[in-house]
Amino acid sequence: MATLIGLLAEVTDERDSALLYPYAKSIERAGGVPLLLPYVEDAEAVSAFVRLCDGFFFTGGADISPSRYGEDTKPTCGTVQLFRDDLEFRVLDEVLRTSKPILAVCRGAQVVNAALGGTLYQDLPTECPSELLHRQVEERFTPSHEVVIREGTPLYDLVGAARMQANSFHHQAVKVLGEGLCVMAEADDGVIEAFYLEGERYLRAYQWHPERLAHTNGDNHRIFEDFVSACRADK
Ligand SMILES: [Mn+2]
Repeated sequence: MATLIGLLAEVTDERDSALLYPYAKSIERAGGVPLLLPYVEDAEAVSAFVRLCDGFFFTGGADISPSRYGEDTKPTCGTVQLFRDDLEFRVLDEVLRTSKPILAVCRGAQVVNAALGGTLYQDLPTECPSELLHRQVEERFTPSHEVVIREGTPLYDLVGAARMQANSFHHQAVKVLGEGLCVMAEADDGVIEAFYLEGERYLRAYQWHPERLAHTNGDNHRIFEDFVSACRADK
């Protein structure tokens, strides 16, 4: 039986849905079948999608509205898409009522953190100045900074080392972690780059884009193998 991985589409301001190839390919390469949820408004469509899929992958995109974590919007916050926020918080809320695994990257990690009561830096360069460039100038399939992995975390068990390569395409990051979430990795400047939910349910979130490194970097590929096998085991 195929292991069906539901991906949340990237959505334009015109509400057109799309998915960058590396998201689907990273799941495919790990043995899962990627299925896309386009932008929809019908609650029954969301419920049907959550029932159908074995795991869920929250993708990158625009900043989420700071109202989701109880802050006013600063001028440095990027453009937000309230309609995409509405859909993804609804999907996440439904998935969290099941035991189905969750993988989240970049914006997805921020959605998960805010949904569990955490907060975000609206703009790292102004709120958290650092030598390290979190908006890399290197092209998108090139790693740009390493992350330091905490011992005793699922990521440490997976990688078996204290450091791994990451890329970086974000100007926001976790400020305070949500309920039950624990740090798995940080950048050398202390920015939280990966976290997980304590306990039985599988929830892993990465601030970088492992799907853009999985074809050349074994540690990043293992993130997807681990996720897909958790989805298969949960069926
Ligand atoms: Mn980074």
